[in-house]
Amino acid sequence: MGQDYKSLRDYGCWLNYDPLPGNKYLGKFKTVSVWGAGSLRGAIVSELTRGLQGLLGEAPELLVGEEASVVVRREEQGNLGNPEGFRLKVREQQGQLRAVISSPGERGLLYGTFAFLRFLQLGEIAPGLDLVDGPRTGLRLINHWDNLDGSVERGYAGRSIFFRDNQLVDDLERVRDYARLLASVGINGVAVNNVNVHKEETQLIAAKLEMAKTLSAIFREYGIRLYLSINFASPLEFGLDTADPLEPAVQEWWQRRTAEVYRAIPDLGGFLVKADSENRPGPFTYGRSHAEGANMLARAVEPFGGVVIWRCFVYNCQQDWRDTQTDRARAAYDHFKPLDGQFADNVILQIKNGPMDFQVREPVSPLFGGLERTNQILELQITQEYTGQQRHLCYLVPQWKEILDFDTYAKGPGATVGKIVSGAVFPMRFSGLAGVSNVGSDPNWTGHTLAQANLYGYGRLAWDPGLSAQRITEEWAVLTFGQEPEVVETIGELLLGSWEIYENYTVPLGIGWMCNPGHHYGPSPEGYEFSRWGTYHRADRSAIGVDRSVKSGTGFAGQYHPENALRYESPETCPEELLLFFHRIPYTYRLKSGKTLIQHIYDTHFRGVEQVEEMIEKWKGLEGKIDAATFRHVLQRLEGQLVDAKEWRDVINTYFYRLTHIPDDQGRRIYP
Ligand code: GCW
Repeated sequence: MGQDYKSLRDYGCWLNYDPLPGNKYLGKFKTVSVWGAGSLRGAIVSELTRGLQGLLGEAPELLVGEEASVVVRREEQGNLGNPEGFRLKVREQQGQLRAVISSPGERGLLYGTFAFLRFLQLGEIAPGLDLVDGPRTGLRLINHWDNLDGSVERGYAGRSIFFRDNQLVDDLERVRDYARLLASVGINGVAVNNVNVHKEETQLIAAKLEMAKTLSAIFREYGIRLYLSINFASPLEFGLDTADPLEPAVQEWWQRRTAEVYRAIPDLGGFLVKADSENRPGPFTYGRSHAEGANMLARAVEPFGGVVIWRCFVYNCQQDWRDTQTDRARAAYDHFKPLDGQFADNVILQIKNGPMDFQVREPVSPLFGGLERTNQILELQITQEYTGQQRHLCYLVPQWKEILDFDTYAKGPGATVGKIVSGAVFPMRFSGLAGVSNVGSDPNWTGHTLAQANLYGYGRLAWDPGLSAQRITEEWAVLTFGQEPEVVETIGELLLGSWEIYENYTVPLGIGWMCNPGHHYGPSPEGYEFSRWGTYHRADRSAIGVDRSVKSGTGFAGQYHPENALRYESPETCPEELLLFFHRIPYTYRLKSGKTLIQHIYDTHFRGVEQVEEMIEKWKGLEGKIDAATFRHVLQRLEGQLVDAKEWRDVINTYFYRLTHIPDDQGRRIYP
């Protein structure tokens, strides 16, 4: 593919900087000066130049003095302790607007610069503005599941933007464009290779270290640190006969290797590890605990200021479906809660939002609120593995908001997940979020152009989990499509409704997993019913769901603090959207709406498809009001979504009708 696609609008994402219409800022901000930005100076100057040129039609002049109309400067004092935070002050002076962006740190200056350009587009730059903002979280990470051959595990937007045929791609300029996109929303770390680390990828810390070094240098220009996923059993690939973390030869091996890596990349963030998870090796092989495994690596990176990010996605993936005692939902908590307090202070546990695996709806992992003495970050999946694979519109910010706003009651009311991962509930050296990337080599980065909003929204929430979904959505729509109120409103409605719509026509009430095994696209109600993955709904002709209560079920509900445990314990108090996650319920059970469970399933599935039809109508209303190529592309995706939504509706409804023989009370078409 040539590089012409770079001139496509969708390639620019939310950083297109289109001319501002009827512009109140016209003739303003014609000069800039940048002080003390160190290694980020290049990025800041080029962003201001691009941004102001695009928005106001004139490239600003770069001054050396303090007289400029946009001043970016390092400033130690003030109430800003955070070197990633910034202050943005706007004054009017002799009819001229003057903006000062200050921060005690270089990154803060870069983030302040992006914020200034964002506020210009939102029309919020005005005399008297005096804003102090900073990230609530320390680690704002993106995880790539990219393999060195260029494939992307669970990637729905083309190939890797980093790797091809076990080498780096030719077009490293694109990596720079990517770093810029990420920095614009405050991302400060990227793990570039898949957590499933195979033989070839292991070379990133050895023979192919140079590749990692090259990538790190590009990300560094935008204040982003590189992280590498490693294989816990790497020593075996380099001639040792064990990877036992307590074996001195293994410890020495890691120390030497790590020192080599840090010699090449002195500011490497650290290692990301998937151990004893889905057939990946780990400390269990040697009868060691995860604390012993993680701490061994932590000692190796410690002298260099690095961290070990250790994933909690540990469960038995060889379960027998006949075994009703084992409950996958319990696994992460059962494994890690007993280790709370045993991890080194540069180990960070990375916890998926739910106890299963990124389903359209799950309760929050009880490890949040459960772990009190361990660094922890929340793992979200930006890539839409179970949520339509970027062929369906499914905007995940509302889901993430629910997760972040979930009250764990870990210290009485108010201990939300958002506060925990901001380090505001338990004292932690490291906290934050990690999001699994939805980006690939497609010209628009994310396959579905509207899926760019998920990347944007993830970054914004990682910066401040308290931001509202409404605000984030509006920002993204304005930055991407301009200020036209009708456009912004329509796109906002489409995005904000889409998760619930997707849920309506797919899997009801927290049941999860009714998708095709392997690739996870499209309906297959029993696709995961008799497999080894611990993913059962156990539907029969009279009831469906897994009893996870303490009283009569697997006891999973008891992993929460009492306020939540009690709520989940009984069907009457369990939030209905999670009813089938926690309980086994007869189809004739009456929901709060007065409908039976089976009628609810039929209704939501018919409704979901209608809602997709409504989305298409709404989208059609934007014709002529947005870029024509974008319009057509999204329309095509929505039309494909409609076809697939009907498939979901009919398969799911038919499945339940055949089991229950209970007809739809509206007499709509269900296939017998
Ligand atoms: O959701 C599952 C995916 C796997 C993935 C795994 C994980 C990287 O289906 O593809 O592997 O989770 O998170 O480790």
